[in-house]
Amino acid sequence: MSDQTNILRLVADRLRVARRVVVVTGAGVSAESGLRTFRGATAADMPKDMQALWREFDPMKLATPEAFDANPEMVTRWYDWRRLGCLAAEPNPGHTALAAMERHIASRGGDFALFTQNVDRLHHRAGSQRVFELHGSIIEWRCVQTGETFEPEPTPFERFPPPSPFHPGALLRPNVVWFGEALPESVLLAAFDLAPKADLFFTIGTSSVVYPAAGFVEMAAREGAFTVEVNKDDTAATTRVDAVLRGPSGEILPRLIELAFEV
Ligand code: BJW
Repeated sequence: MSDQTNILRLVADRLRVARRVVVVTGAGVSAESGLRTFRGATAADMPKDMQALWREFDPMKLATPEAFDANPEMVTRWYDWRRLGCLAAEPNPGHTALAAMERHIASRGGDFALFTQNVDRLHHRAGSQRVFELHGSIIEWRCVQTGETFEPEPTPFERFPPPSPFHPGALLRPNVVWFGEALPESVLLAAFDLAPKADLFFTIGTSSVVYPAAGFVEMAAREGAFTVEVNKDDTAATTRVDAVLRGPSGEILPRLIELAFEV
């Protein structure tokens, strides 16, 4: 039996008896749905439109409040392009396996929470119930004046920057969290509450470089959780976890569910 199979069995054994499971996901979980990650190893010969986003685009010119203030038209065009890509994508077997994990844990009275850095809503669409969106949602847009949010039609905006329907003359922005902005308080409080209580903690498809999300694994480990990374490559968390499952989450997670719950 390979080392990886042994580790998978060990993690499955932990999952079978876990009482409190906390999961943090990142862009890698949606990669097999065709959505581009932000960072990470990318083959040099890969077409530009499949490479990690921050290899083609400058995050400081797109994913900061200053960038929006300086050029709202460019920023909203870019986010509208990505919004339509997320709406066109479908959940993959990794998303579905996490929804199944929640159902199994909940059915025996355990506690499950999924914290995602993803803005694509694919966990919800796969059937996950207790999802906390750390970095907001690209599917929702917000009036910069009143703070009201709504889900625009699944078609491109007609004007850029798009005008707010809530306040004359105000603009809309995606309801995501940019660099330098605070995460939603209720979501952050839930993470600070639940991560230290976990007995099993997963970090999945994230490079673990963006804080505060990257710090949750240590909060859990400090209080005694068994920590597991699922990722295609090494990350900033790899040396800090108890077990590493190396490979695509869309393949590893369904196998884990099958082993743990014999489905
Ligand atoms: C696969 C796979 C497959 C591929 N299967 N795996 C402490 C220390 C240092 C810095 C800071 C700190 N605290 C705060 C900061 C500053 C900053 C930060 O962390 N900077 C670092 C980059 C250094 N953090 C912030 O600014 C945060 N705000 C904050 O802390 O506010 C404080 C505050 C308080 C009060 C008032 C005001 C402020 C906000 C961070 C917001 C991040 N926003 C973005 C954009 C969201 C909108 C959008 O979508 O455009 O969020 S940036 C981007 O990175 C996005 C992601 O959610 C986030 C994380 O990326 P993720 O998900 O990890 O993706 P990748 O691409 O990095 O990794 C993909 C992984 O998948 C790779 O490992 C692959 O190998 C793997 N993979 N295919 C499994 N099939």
